[in-house]
Amino acid sequence: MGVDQAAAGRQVPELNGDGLRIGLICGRFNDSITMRLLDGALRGLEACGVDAGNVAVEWVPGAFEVPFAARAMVLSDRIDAVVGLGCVIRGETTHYDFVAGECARGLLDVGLSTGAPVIFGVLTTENMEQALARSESSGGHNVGEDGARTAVEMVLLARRYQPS
Ligand code: INI
Repeated sequence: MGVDQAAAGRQVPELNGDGLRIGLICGRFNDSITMRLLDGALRGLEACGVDAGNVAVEWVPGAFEVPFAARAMVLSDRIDAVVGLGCVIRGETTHYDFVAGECARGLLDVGLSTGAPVIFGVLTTENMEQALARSESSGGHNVGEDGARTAVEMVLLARRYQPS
């Protein structure tokens, strides 16, 4: 295989999410931002052709609880992938590191231990300005929208490698 052929997949693929069941988990903490991430995620799923009836949304207190909800949704066997949506803004204390770090670790653990795509759509920023810039409305940068597309892409990838 030549490098051009091997590199073809680096282009963001056309994503067909028809029939996929996606869970969105939103943290209530900083909900002025997580609402914007949710809006972006719904837009992203719609753009991939995911049926609105196949999208489940759950709210949890904060980013720390997102991995627990992700595990519950994935283990239900009624969801193909989940996107965790949260916003952790660095403050004066070390709480930020615990919440952001454990959320990331927890989501990775759930994905690797269950085999279902679990996507990190959690903003970890220095300040509110950065959070706003990463949760823009249609046409702008929105990490929720990125997360939705990533969820669809990873489910399709996983299906290509399902043992026969
Ligand atoms: N949760 C967040 O989602 N973002 C934050 O910035 C945050 N801070 O800063 O504390 C936060 N804390 C709450 C945490 O996620 C849990 O809900 C809480 O600790 C209960 O387990």
